[in-house]
Amino acid sequence: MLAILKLGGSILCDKNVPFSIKWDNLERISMEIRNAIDYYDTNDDKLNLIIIHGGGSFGHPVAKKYLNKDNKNNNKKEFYNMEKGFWDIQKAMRKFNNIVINNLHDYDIPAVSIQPSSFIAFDKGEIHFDTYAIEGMIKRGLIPVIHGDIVLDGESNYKIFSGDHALPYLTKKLKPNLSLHASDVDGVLDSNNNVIEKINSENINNVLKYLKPSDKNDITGGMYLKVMESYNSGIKTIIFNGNKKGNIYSALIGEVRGTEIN
Ligand code: IP8
Repeated sequence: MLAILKLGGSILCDKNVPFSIKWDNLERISMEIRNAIDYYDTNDDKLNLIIIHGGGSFGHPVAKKYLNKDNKNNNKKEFYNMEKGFWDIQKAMRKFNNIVINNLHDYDIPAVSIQPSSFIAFDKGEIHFDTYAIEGMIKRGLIPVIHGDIVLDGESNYKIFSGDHALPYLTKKLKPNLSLHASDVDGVLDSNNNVIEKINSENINNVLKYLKPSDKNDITGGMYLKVMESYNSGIKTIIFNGNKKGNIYSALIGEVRGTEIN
């Protein structure tokens, strides 16, 4: 059984307070992951897992400092002062990733760090991401923990590699049994704040019309990017509320309620 679980930055951090951790959530999530691993073990199965986490209040505020504000002109680089910015963003994410991984270790979860800025790049809109080592780790019972990060783009640019790029990319490539998106809402909401249970070719265009591309503290795409990328992967992904007690566990055993995209 292979599951890929993305933990949105907003369930692990207070997005309004730079470098903040929601410790209660992090502890609970680690415990629920532990319980899910034990559930499969006692049912003579094995939970192979990849965890992805977003930038939260670590990556986003730091990346924002190096973002060109008047980025309307495509000839202009998206980021500036990146001799410093690259390591500064990488360092913020390393710090965050360390905290997440240390907490998983406290629950005896064999988490290992995967740092995208060291080996992933974009070129002409395409992601270059070799998963050979990650697949080998999974075979050995390790749990790779990948995160949003700054990466190289083309000849001389930079780009944010979001957890919302990582989840559909890995889902498409590794074809997990479960592709899970833990966010801070119950799913994708319609204009009356009701959860849309299914998004597919019949309603995708309608749904995208009223999704906002981003919120003010989030330099990547918010719910819009999540839905777009998951839909384009062509493989079923579930967006659910990771803030609710028990939901991470339920999601990992295939029983969570939320929005199903395929
Ligand atoms: O929160 C963003 O990752 P995301 C990563 O998954 C950085 O979009 C460095 C801002």
